[in-house]
Amino acid sequence: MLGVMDSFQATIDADGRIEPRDAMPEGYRKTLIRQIAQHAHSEIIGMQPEGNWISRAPSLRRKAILMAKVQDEAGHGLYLYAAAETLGVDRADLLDLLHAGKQKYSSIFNYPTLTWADIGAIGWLVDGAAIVNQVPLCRCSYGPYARAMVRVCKEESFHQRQGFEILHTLCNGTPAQKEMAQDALNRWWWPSLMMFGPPDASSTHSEQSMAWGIKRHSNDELRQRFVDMTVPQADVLGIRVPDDELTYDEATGRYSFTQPDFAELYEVVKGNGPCNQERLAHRVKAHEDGAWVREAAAAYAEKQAKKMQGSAA
Ligand code: BYC
Repeated sequence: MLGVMDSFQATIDADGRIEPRDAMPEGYRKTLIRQIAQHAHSEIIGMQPEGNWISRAPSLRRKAILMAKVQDEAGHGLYLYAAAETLGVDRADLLDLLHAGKQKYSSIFNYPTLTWADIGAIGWLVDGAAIVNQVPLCRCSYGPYARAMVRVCKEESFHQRQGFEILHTLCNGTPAQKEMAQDALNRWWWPSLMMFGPPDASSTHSEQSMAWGIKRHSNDELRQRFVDMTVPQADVLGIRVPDDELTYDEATGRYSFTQPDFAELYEVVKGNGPCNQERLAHRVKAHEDGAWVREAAAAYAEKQAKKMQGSAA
């Protein structure tokens, strides 16, 4: 007779989906909670660098688009916290862990948005990197995470296009505007490459996560895919990727490129990036300021539940 864990392994081997009520090894559940929580936290912390420009967007159209994008990121956070909760955790506890610095969020959001071109660069590069990372997650072995990713990826594609369009406008504007776009690319290129995580040889979780069908590709494979996709787009914009070693290999159809400074990634992940303290302090304040909303929602839910009980009796 098959044991419960045999049925888990059989589903993984057949490339099937694990659903919340299925038996799963504790390590699988923990890995998913870690990754999904980190992903959810990244979405809501990621609202801050862009939110910084809502009041200064250069036109009503740009402002409306940026507000919609920042709201989308909040929505992504909600889908992801809901996916994490299917694994038996509570989002309130996950937020407490984030606020206590015990769970991570993506390194990329610890860099400042200094100019309007940075909003273009985030859409083009950061959302572009997110798409490369997240499209394979639509085939993740855990059903609720995979399904959340399908919707997130559709929205990210739109975000990436809007970022590219901001930079396209700047690159076809005055020389000073084009210079601003180049400066944004110079500053966001290396942190974008770091988003994919440490090199494969130093990645602690990749091997097991790939065996479980959580990750479908290694960090280095996705980083390479991102470079191959993005360099021709920089050519269209007429700006230069800040890498003197960048070369195209006709035989493989791939670029060879300089790796980012992973010592910087580790420092940022440890909390020593340019904006870590500011981002976390802002998040904690937003959480505290929102306490009355959570209390009101809980009181309303309780009232509704009592009403339902009353009508059922
Ligand atoms: N930043 O063994 P590894 C967005 C950590 S939101 C921080 O390779 P794994 C957007 C890693 O957690 C985009 N930490 O790990 C939102 C691990 O530490 P722990 C967010 C990082 O999990 C708003 C250690 O380093 N996307 O797009 O196999 C506006 C060793 O790494 C980072 C996701 O979260 C990093 N960059 O692979 C605009 C995608 N890299 O936990 C845009 C889902 C690594 O052992 N996540 N670490 O203490 C993933 O795909 C994977 O978790 C990663 C890392 C590829 C990021």
